[in-house]
Amino acid sequence: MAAASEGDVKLLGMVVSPFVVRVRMALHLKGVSYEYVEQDLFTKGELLLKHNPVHKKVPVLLHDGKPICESLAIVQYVDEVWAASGPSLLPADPHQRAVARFWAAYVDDKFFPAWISIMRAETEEERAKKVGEAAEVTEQLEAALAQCANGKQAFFSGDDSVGYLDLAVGCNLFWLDAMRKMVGVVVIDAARTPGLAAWADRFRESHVGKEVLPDADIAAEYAKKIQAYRQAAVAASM
Ligand SMILES: N[C@@H](CCC(=O)N[C@@H](CS)C(=O)NCC(=O)O)C(=O)O
Repeated sequence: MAAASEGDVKLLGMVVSPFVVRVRMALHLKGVSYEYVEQDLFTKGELLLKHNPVHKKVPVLLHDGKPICESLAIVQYVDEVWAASGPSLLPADPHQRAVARFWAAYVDDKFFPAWISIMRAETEEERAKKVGEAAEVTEQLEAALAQCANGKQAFFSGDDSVGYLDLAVGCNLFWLDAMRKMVGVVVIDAARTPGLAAWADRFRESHVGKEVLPDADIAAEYAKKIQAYRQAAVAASM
């Protein structure tokens, strides 16, 4: 794909942030080349604090020096600014677009916290409870897929190309794979949510799935680093 005419594009990110991965996938799909600037979230730098003073989080997209924060807003911005390059990410139909935004918000408000709380569980009992809660949240996503894909073996976009909601859900997959390896929990279970499990396989095999989704081992390494950091903080406070 020819590179889109992009101006100066920088992305402040962190390699295992699903929110950053979502934006990287959008830029990749649109063929936008950009400078990636990794941020240390343990010691936040001037650039991040200056450009996202409200939340102090990644991702931040800098387009000709102008910051755009919040991953879903960034994906939408990328879709609009580079409308002529690559596939459209949001549906053209206003109702379908609203539905995609509704479910993307659900992913961030319910699905992301559900799987992260499994990772953070401190006892087996707590973990089992969180797995049960995550299963209910995931079943809703199975229903969302059926609604968006209209019963077809398709992506959330409704056809055979990855769109906005696919990126919103799909950026979490490498962490789910890491979690399966680390604690043996399967969040998208083929027996319970067969449509979503088949979608996840399709997403991993898609162009962005292969080219942009990080390896699960990188997430697992990062999870160990976080755990060590937390333990050191607890030890220091005693
Ligand atoms: N709602 C935000 C979430 C971004 C987010 O939580 N980023 C994390 C990395 S995964 C972060 O920067 N955390 C730093 C912190 O919480 O201080 C988005 O969609 O961009």
